[in-house]
Amino acid sequence: MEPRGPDIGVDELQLAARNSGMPLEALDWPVTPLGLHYLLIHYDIPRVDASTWSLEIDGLVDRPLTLSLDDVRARPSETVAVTMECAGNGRARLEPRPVSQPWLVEAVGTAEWTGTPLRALLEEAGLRDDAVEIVFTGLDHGVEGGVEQDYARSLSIAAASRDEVILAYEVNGEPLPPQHGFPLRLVVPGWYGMTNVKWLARITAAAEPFSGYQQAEGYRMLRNADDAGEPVTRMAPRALMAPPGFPDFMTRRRFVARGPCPIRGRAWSGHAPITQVDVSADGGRSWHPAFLDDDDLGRYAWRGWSWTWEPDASGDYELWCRARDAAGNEQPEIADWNVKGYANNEVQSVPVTVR
Ligand SMILES: Nc1nc2c(c(=O)[nH]1)N[C@H]1C(S)=C(S)[C@@H](COP(=O)(O)O)O[C@H]1N2
Ligand SMILES: [Mo]
Repeated sequence: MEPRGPDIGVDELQLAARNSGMPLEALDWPVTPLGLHYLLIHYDIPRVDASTWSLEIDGLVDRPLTLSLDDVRARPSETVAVTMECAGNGRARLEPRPVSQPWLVEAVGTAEWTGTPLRALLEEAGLRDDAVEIVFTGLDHGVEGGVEQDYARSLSIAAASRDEVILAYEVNGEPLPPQHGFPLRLVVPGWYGMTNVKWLARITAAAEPFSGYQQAEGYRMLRNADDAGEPVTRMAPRALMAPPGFPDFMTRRRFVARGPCPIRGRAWSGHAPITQVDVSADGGRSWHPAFLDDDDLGRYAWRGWSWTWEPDASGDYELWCRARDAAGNEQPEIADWNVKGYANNEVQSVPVTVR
């Protein structure tokens, strides 16, 4: 992909019009209402008939399985609140801009996914000792980077066997809607969005690391075109604020009245729990610790935070926020550039006028 300057091309606009972000005011809800959660769909949304759909579990297993949706739903179920973020979130803020879905900061949402633990299914199928990875294949089909493909991603046996990994058939208490992967999707809490394969049709135990496009070409952090790069895996820490006051239609600049101004937001990291959020009202010269809410949605969902801003005078400000996790990861003020524009978790900046 050729990086671009400031003008957005029709190719990017066409992606932006299909793949919706979460309006930032939806940060008010601990669990994002369905329809406000972001969406990213590489190809077309398949129309799936649940009565003829089945899940195949095959490859290096002793007992290959074919399961109907009723079979999957009859298995033990769990519900987990998961903050999911697209690995391309922040891409449009990199300069020059990698040409793909031009996200600013809104490619995120938190949902309660209900499904059956993957590990028990793999145990039932009997993973053979020579299996090194599990490949998850969706029903959607397209061309990307010149390669015709079914959307597919893999996980190591260890990553696929973690307790929190489920095959989900419900979101926020309802059957998955078409755009979120009906009838079944993989949910891997803590990892960037691309891991969570939608419209799941096949789970294959393989003897070799998967070399499909979305694993070997896409979703790698490349410093330049010759770099083999590192795979994109877990979400880097990020805090976002629900922009205070009210917006200007075109610029989205916010307007607030003088006096104490409550600021609320949410923060997450796929590596470790959030331990600190700081806010700045002077473009990063001084930082103030925010108050962290109880993390009652659990380990894999974002954590609410709040801070009261008391601007000294009318005028223009930039509000920034920054998260840190228990593993010591912290958001940069400016992220390193990479070829495909992944994992740009630089601090959010919200222009505000006090009047
Ligand atoms: N089969 C399939 N699964 C997919 C995708 C896709 O295009 N096809 N997009 C991935 C990407 S890049 C992201 S960010 C998440 C988005 O999930 P959502 O649309 O439910 O928010 O789904 C992932 N799973
Ligand atoms: Mo994504």
